[in-house]
Formats: sequence, C-alpha cells, structure tokens
Amino acid sequence: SPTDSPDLLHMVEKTGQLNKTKIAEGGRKLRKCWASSWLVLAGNSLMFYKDPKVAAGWTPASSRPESSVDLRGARIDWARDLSSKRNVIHFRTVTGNEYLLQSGSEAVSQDWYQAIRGVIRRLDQE
Ligand code: I3S
Repeated sequence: SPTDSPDLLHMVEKTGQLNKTKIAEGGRKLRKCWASSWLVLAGNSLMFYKDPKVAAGWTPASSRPESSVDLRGARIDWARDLSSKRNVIHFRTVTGNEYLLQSGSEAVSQDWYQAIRGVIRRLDQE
C-alpha cells in the first residue's frame, strides 16, 4: 500500500481530476457510475481519491486512496464503443478490473493516456 512504500514519495508522475467509472471487476461487468475523481499516478499505481490533494507537502503516503490499481501488466486503449462520451480512456488490469477515464478536454485525456501508457511500458520492461 502507499503508506508502506516510502519510495512513492519521490515518484509522483502526474496528478489531476478526471471523470471515472469502473466497468468491470474481475472480468465481471459492472453498472457504470461516472464520478469525478482525483488521480495520482505514482510508482506502479494509479490511485483514486475523492477530493483533490493539493496541499503543500502532500505525498501519496499522506492519505489512503479510495481505491488504487496496480498497472503492472495492464492494457490501455481508447474506448470506442464503451461510452457516448468523448476522449474516453479504457484500461484493464491483469486481474480483470476495467475502468473508463474521461475529460472534456482532448489534451487532458491525451496527456493521461500517454502517462499511463508510459508507466505500463516501463513495468513491461522490468
Ligand atoms: O453504457 P451505458 O449503459 O449506456 O452507460 C450509461 C449509463 O451508465 C447511464 O446510467 P444509467 O445506467 O443510470 O442509465 C449513465 O448516466 C451514462 O453516463 C452512461 O453512458 P455514457 O455513454 O455516458 O458512458
């Protein structure tokens, strides 16, 4: 967990707000429930918080996320038939948990796509 991993203190790659919904758990389809979420990409993990964490000195070790996914072995692509919304990222963890991430801004979604894909690729090479 983040609180057990002091290395994460130095490894925050990206933070920001996106719309998020989980669409599958262990390969089993879930009903969509879109909600705004504060994302922190750090180390091997993408962490989801209810509220933005913008205080000076904040680190992932400072507070437990609502949920967190291990990006090792994950797959990412653009959601095409999975939502009527624009700029929707789709990713799937090795355990079969699937999420959609969305922003009204194409640039914001593109930046997140590249950042998450970068982490997945780095982990693939380890
Ligand atoms: O894939 P779906 O079922 O069209 O997803 C829509 C629904 O989850 C809907 O909620 P209800 O299940 O209460 O009707 C949401 O309000 C929509 O946002 C979902 O579709 P989009 O295309 O926005 O992901």
